[in-house]
Amino acid sequence: MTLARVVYLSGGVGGARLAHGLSRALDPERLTMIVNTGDDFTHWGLSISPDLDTVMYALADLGDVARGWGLATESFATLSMVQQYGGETWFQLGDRDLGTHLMRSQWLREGTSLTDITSKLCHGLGVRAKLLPMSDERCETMIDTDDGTLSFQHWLVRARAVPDVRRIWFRGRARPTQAVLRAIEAADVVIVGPSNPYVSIDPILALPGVYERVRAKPVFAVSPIVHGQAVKGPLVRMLQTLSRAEATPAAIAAHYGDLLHGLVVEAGDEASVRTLPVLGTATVMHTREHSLTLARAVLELCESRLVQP
Ligand code: FO1
Repeated sequence: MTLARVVYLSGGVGGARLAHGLSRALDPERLTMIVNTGDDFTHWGLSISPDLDTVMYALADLGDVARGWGLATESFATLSMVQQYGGETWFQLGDRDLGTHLMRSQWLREGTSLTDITSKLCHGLGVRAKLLPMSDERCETMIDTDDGTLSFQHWLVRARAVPDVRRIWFRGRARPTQAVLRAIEAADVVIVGPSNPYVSIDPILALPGVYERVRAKPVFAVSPIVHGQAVKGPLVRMLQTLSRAEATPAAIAAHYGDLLHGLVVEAGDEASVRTLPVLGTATVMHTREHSLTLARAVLELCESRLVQP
């Protein structure tokens, strides 16, 4: 059996790397990527969608692979000018990246939906894969810490993720788009990227109607925890403080609970997961070839489990 329609749920950095592999392994019409927008915020008066841009730049082969965000070929002359004026420089917007934010902000002001804007931006960069924001409405991921409540970028970047996280919640009453709901309903399988479950995937699943629709499908995830470490970001501490769990793929499996039909983990990490089918393979993606190899392995797992559940 071949998978006719695949839905991929993604956050930024790790999710974007697998997105690149999936986009090479599958024809564009078979793949829909639904991306977290809980990280979105307004900065310098511009509408920034970090995860959408990270995935889009990765698919366009323009992303900075080592840093994980922004463009590979970039300069920061605008940032230094802002610094001279005493403006905010904690969030590093590059000169070329700014072009994306300027166009998105203008089109949003003109009334175009984030879904249509994303499609226009992708078209401009020659990205053929279908990339959908989880919602056209603002939904902000909020972080309760001992130092008060911070929006996601203020906690992660401005406060350097130093304050311990007590609770995560999603501000606003955002609804998923019809395109998101239809894509999930039509999917043969849902793949959850190696993204942070709390702040990248949960915001998508928390939108009204999404969790139920995803749950009705075979769902396979890639663990963002490799040999006790997160590939990037503050996931290890979140697992410890929010779930009182050690950083293992088992904790990822426990977080998603009975949503998952299978989990892909780093080779050597298989033993920690006893509750569902596990595939151990190379999950750390340093190159585009690693991303493609992992994408093919994930798809093979999905196909094998669908044939023989
Ligand atoms: N992350 C940082 O840690 N520091 C930055 O200055 C920064 C700038 C930035 C600019 C554009 C963009 O699309 C992403 C950017 N990121 C930056 C990454 C981003 O804030 C987070 O990694 C994601 O939101 C987490 O998924």
